[in-house]
Amino acid sequence: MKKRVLSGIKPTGDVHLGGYLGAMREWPKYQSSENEVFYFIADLHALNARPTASELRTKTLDLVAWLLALGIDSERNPIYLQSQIPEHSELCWLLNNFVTMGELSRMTQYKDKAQKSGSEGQLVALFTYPVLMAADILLYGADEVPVGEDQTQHVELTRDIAQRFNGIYGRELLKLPKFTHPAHSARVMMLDDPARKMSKSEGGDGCVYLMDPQEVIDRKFSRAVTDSEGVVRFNKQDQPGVSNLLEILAAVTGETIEVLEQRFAGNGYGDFKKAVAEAVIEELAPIQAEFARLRKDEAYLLEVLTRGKDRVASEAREKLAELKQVIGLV
Ligand code: AQP
Repeated sequence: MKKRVLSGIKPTGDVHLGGYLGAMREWPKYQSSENEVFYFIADLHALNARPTASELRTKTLDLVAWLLALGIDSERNPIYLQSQIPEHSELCWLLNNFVTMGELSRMTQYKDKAQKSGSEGQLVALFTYPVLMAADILLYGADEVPVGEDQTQHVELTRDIAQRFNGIYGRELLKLPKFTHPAHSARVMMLDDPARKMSKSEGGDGCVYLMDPQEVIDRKFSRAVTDSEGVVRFNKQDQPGVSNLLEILAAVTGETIEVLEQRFAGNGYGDFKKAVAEAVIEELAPIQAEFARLRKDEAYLLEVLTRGKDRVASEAREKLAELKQVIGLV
């Protein structure tokens, strides 16, 4: 039996190096005859950032183009929109009955975002985001969910919800997914503040966007915060900035941290930062060119989404119907 792999991304802001190295870069690697891979754009999740209608549309189509530019074969592996499959929202409502306020209050991403946004920004949708995410995953019986480290807690909650549901109804109706992270770069930090996760909502010079021109990438890395030790060494506690750069370089080149430490031993941080910038520029150049080519053809991007929707819709419908029947909804 094929393994079902599923992952999604929110169309808020522009795609950055953190989301790329922590998750998206891994996604095309799952495409094989042994796997069935589902990629979705979490446009309903994006609503809690209150985008304008034109922003949301633009960022959604941008993401379709990025996913294709990364090498996802949409003929074989569906790319679809969360909002076009109403069963995501309906299952979310059902699952709301299997999760407590206490559990959702403990989600660190909610706590961080709620703290930053003040009472006006503490939307119910932000609070229940992990339940919709659980629905996104459980609806399709995903075996594996490749995500960045920040999403681990949400996948763990998904497992708890599924386990509770299965326990109540006495059989394995919902599959417990496992999460996977890349070896390096599961949590890429801001270049200007290595204590904070690189995020679209943080933005600024500490965030490297996939569409940044080469000179901008070069400048952002040249200004990356390091320390006064003057040694290229992996030590997250004492040298978080240098360690973040080492992880980025290791992820991009595929070399080990030890090899990189040796290579830059005795060099100043200037050469090291330059090398990281060059590696990132080289990695992104072909993807940027492919993105620019694909993004011009909106009709094609919409066609990809329709194909994705057609591929997954009946499965979602059948799964939800099964669950509703088990629950006793007539
Ligand atoms: N800094 C990061 N390091 C490693 N992985 C990351 N991911 C995001 N940031 C990093 C992973 O990228 C995937 C898609 O994330 P998302 O855009 O759907 O949501 P997010 O995690 O909330 O990303 P942001 O940039 O922090 O968005 P905002 O600021 O809008 O909330 C996920 O697998 C995520 O783990």
